[in-house]
Amino acid sequence: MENLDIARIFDEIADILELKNENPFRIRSYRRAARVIRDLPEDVKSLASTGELKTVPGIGASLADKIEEIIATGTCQAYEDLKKDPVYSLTELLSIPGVGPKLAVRLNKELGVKNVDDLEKAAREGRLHSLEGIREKLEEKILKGIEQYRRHVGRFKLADALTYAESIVKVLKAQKGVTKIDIAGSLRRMKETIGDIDILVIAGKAHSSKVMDTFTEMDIVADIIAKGDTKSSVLLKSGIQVDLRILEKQSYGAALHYFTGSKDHNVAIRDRAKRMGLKVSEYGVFDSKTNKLLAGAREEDVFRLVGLPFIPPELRENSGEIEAAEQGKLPKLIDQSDIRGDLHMHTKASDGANTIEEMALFAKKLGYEYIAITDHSKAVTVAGGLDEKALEAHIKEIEKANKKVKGIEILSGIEVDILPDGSLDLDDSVLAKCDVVIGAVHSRFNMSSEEMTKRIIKGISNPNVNILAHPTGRIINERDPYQVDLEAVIEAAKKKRVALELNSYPDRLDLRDVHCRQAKEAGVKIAIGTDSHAALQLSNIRYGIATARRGWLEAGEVINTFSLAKLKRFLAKQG
Ligand code: DGT
Ligand code: CA
Ligand code: CA
Repeated sequence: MENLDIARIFDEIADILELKNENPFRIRSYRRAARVIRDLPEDVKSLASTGELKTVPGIGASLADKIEEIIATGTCQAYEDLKKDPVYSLTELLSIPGVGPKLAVRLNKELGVKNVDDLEKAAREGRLHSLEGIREKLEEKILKGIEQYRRHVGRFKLADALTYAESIVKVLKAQKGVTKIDIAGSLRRMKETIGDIDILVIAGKAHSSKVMDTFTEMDIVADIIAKGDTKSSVLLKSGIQVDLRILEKQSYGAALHYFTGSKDHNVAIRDRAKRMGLKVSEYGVFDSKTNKLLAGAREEDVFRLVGLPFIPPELRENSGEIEAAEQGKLPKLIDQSDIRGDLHMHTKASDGANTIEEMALFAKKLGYEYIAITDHSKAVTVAGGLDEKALEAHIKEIEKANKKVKGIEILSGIEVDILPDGSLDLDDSVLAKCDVVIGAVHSRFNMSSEEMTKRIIKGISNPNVNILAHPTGRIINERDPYQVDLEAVIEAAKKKRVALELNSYPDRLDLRDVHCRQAKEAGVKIAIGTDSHAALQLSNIRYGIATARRGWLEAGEVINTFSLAKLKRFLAKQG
């Protein structure tokens, strides 16, 4: 069982309890536990085995027992009992924005709506707003929500897919006969969402059937879709499909290239090969005339034979990477070792789970030279945002912690709201005392593009602002970006010496890859921040780095690769 499987069960329990209109306190505790577990970079299984489960904030004794039951049996009795309740079938409806548990139950009672299809039909026929208290506007919102839901269904977030893939790789790697294993497909390219997971292995003939058995018998598997000697597919309990291919050593590199994709990149490489008198397939590179196999064991060989240097998987989208490779102009992509600090994180002062010191100590473990503490400002009341007075006190606390914790610089900062009129939520005199000011939009997402663009540009034009947080506001698979003229924002950021954030929170990845590249081309700097709300989440930086690589970014274009001195110059708008 993976953390995500346990989190999903708790979320479903909360959904059913909500539909049953049960005690809100109980519902919240399941929700909270689900979120905590989902965000935990550590394996819940190992925490359970050392008895540490109960020490995780948000997990009490009773939930810890349930987690242990799920680890042991794959489910828990409480969940199985709840699933028998007739409202269980309505949980799908809760995925539609605008449909809460009360409405779902009403729609079911009064209109006989049982699933998303029924809901769509009822909304299209205008039957929803015939109900008392339901306006036409909500009906429209629900229809839009259904469209969004259909678009996302079947695609999984990068972080979730990667978690499963890495744990499968670990299992298979330990199998006898497995000498090589790689993740391929969109996951190797680190796309923000993943359709299915592709894994390739070399395993001696004598071992292949045992490897397939192990793969199909993993406890995270719900269904076996296909099982053969060289290819098997399974459906995980979480709904993700995984394809496993066993390959021969002599064609492994060609297959790795083929199954990494993207399809468009492959087509372009194949066309190029054709022009050179070659044939590229998943089995190798061949001479088109003689059909002689020229190479196939290593992926590098495929590129070499078509006259190109190795192209990193994240660039393989046929969006100029082949031309750049040909001209020796591939970017030297940023990687983890370039990162010197993290400039976006929350503490107990607002809605974070850890103290300033705890954040700093974890960052030190990651090898960072500096961090910035950036709690919310007062407009975000649900997060306990700070007002001027509280921020002044917080800055003092940060300075104290900075003296106490050696070996890392703790910069003082704030994630200040850009209010609907474009003014900032806190007084300039206090903002001026912060080392790092992040401007952010957290309200009124539904403005027109014109209004939103004006709002953001006014916000980042305040000379105290250094970084624009999650510039488009999208939540992957949940909330579309708000309407904004990003090009105009990029231009303003350039003029005002403001960096755009690449928020690494797995649900955000905002700026997304193509927008990072757009910013890069305009000469605007990027800040890769984790927006951590707990120390362990600082590790989420990997998703930001992956997205940055997809956006062609080099270390020099990302401000948190700078030395502290250079960063300070940038923050002072001298860099
Ligand atoms: P996904 O799973 O939808 O997130 O995207 P991918 O890229 O992982 O696609 P998938 O799993 O269907 O196939 C894996 C790779 O196999 C894909 O990136 C390229 C290669 N591939 C699959 N089908 C074709 C095809 O019809 N033509 C070519 N040239 N390559 C293909
Ligand atoms: Ca795939
Ligand atoms: Ca696939």
